[in-house]
Amino acid sequence: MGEPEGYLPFPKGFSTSAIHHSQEPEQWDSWAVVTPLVTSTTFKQHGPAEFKKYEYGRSGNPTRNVLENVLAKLDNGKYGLTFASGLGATTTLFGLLQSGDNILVGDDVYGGTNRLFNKVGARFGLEITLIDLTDLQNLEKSIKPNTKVVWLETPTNPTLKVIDLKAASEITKKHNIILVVDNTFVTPYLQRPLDFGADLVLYSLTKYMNGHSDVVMGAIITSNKDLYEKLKFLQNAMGVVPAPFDCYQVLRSLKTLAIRMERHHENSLAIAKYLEQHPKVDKVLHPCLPSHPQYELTKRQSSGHSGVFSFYIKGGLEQSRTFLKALKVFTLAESLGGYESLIELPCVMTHASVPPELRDTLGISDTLIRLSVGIEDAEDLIADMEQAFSQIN
Ligand code: P1T
Repeated sequence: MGEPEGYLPFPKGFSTSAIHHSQEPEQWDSWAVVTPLVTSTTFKQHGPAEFKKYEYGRSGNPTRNVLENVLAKLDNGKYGLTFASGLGATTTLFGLLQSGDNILVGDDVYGGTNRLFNKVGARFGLEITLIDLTDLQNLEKSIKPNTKVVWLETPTNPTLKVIDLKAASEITKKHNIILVVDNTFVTPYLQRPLDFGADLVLYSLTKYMNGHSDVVMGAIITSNKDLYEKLKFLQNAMGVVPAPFDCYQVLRSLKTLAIRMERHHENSLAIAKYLEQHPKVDKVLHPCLPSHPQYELTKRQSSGHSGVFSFYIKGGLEQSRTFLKALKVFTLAESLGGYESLIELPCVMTHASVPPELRDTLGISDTLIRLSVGIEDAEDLIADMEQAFSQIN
């Protein structure tokens, strides 16, 4: 394993921070080396409304607090907040806005995020506009006096479009708009949006950050004190907090994030290259392939890519189904970012809730297959694909 050439270097001290930051044993009476899992929902007060640090489990918890500090540090941010899920983090952002406010959202986002904006946010009077942000003239043109937030994923789910973070943040700053970047696909090990001027970085921790497919959780990181205080208030007021045990699990997982991401990068690139030359494949969408339209941009703003990418299989729905059902090492399932390889058909699975016309525009067709390449041995994954391709006529 090594640093991919031509990309941003891996962040210095990342694993040391993941393992030690905010985790000094001396802070606990027991001098425990591993951050204790505190499950108590309430904390003793020495006088009415007089307490040491914690009061009630929704407003604060020691295990969660350590995790939030580590998350902030890993993203070069000052403040971290965790939520019951990735979508819970975005839902909390609604609390920053008022009915009639406009949010510009990247057109290619996780299907559940699209549904949240259009079926829930819109019902609360938020005006949602979806735009293709690969051309930032679209952003300039779409900004209106009531635009308060730009919300984007990069790379996007599931077509892996890459958005220029520095250029986007220059525009949002000029117009005093909050820029939110969902960094779920790559994690702070490979991309740090705050460094490019984003105001809030958002995660589904359910994916790579936890990495073991056994926790659902979300996070927001920022260096903006005002936004942090508002979101901290909303985290408690809206009640969208994670369980202490889940915080304990994510804290544990972060310790191996760097080595996992290096392996995800290597494995996914090996498989992308294999697929790109395969006669039964039409096209591969992977940001680290020179054929990707934003390959140069990817190298400028990231240190590589994770295990998630997509490709178009030749044929139609029948070929997609045959291929997906024939795989034995890849598991047919939604989600991504775990140590195990997953594969899925976005048009009927993760992006089924995206309106059909938008799916057509974005290219989320019957033949678009999304993979989450795990950290198994690449040759076994390739052999699995080869036998599955051989089942297609
Ligand atoms: O599932 P949850 O923790 O609520 O996170 C939602 C979410 C947010 N952002 C991105 C980029 C995501 O991919 C997701 C969830 N995505 C899947 C479940 C999926 O299979 O794409």
